[in-house]
Amino acid sequence: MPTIEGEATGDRRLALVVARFNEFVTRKLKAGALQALEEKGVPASAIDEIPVPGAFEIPLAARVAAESGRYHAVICLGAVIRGGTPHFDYVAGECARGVARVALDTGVPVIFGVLTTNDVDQALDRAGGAEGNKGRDCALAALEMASLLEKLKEA
Ligand code: INI
Repeated sequence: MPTIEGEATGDRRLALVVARFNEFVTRKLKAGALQALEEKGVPASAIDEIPVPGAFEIPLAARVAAESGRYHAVICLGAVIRGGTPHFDYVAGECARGVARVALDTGVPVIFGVLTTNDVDQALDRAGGAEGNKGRDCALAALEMASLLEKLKEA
């Protein structure tokens, strides 16, 4: 049975949409993503950073980036940390739904690197702590998906 599988190779142009809200977490996600991309040979000149105020704003910026045709993939990084209000559910839910929709509507891989956690410790654990770095995972996912889509279109 033929297998069509993407490879995380470095010859790509990428957009990195990064929320400023909870910047003490998102800066670590960004560092993890950039380190993984450097390891895979993506030059810094091939990465555009696109800061946005918060996770709620990520889908719109990701859509415009994806529609520009300039990027093989868009990586979305944010941190939504549960507080005492229902705001968490609105922000996290709309962000996740929006990111998924942008990917499906545009056909460009849009990678969901938005932590949704109950507290700050859980977020830090996933931003370079005990549970790894979600930014790194997302950078590798972006490269793999860019390659996979290329192969699927060629096949
Ligand atoms: N934005 C986040 O990225 N993370 C959060 O935890 C968060 N909380 O908890 O409120 C958050 N809110 C801001 C939101 O993303 C928008 O920037 C704001 O509502 C303006 O549209």
